[in-house]
Amino acid sequence: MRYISTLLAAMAASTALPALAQDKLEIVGKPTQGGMGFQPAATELASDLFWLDGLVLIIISIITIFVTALLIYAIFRFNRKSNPNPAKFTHNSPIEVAWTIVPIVILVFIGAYSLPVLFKQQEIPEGDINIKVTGYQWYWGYEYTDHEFGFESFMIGEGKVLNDEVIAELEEAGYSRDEFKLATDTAVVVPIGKTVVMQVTGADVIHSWTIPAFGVKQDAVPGRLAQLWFKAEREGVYFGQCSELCGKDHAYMPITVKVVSQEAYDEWLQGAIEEYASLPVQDAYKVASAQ
Ligand SMILES: [Cu+2]
Repeated sequence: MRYISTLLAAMAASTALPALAQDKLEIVGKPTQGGMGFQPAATELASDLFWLDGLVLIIISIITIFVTALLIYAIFRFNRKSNPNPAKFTHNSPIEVAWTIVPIVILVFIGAYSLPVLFKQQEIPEGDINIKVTGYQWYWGYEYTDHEFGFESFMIGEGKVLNDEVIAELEEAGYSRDEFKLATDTAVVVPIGKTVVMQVTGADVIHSWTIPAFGVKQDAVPGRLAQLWFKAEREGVYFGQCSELCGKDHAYMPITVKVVSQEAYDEWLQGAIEEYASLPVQDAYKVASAQ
């Protein structure tokens, strides 16, 4: 049995996964040098979140301008020179009622818009595709639980230095040197327009799985199984990075998700099942990481 699994592993290692699903995909979800805004929203969740961020930004800007203006007015109008005889009263009920009620109204208003977004994120729908993701020091492991196969995902460029060898590896995988520290050897592949539910956990310490363009982020806590979901609306390559400080190589465990057409996904899935499903999960992991 051991011989067979070794043989299978060797066979699987000798043939790369079909690259078809991954070719010619536009890189969409990626940080930009000097960028100030969000990455383009690729899910409804992300659009909602970015819209909410805009709304709250307007509200806090108005409040900040109002408070600053009030402060400046008070400094000039009520300093000792302009107002030598200050008023002696200590209470003003109408003003006290106003500064209690107005913040409540503002908070209720923000809550009315933010809670539905929060609920939408946290109410996990039935998934068309279920993937379990496990954070390790310092890489990610993925299991497609509907099809019982799994693989690991490592950053391209183990030595963490961008040299010619790493550039060649990146190019071979369809990336450029700009994607160094973002691109991984294997990627999560999902079809466009399908609900993907991810179970998130950690194997050693707390990690955090995120794809900013999807508007999802979930801590991967050892011993707990948390969930997140997304439905990607645009084909492309999306990057994320571990978002919970998890040790010395925390900065070197990026996340790559490829959103592809249903046909490309089916083709990839078929290849992945052939490559990985016949192997015990641990062997499958080794094969995936050896690519
Ligand atoms: Cu980390």
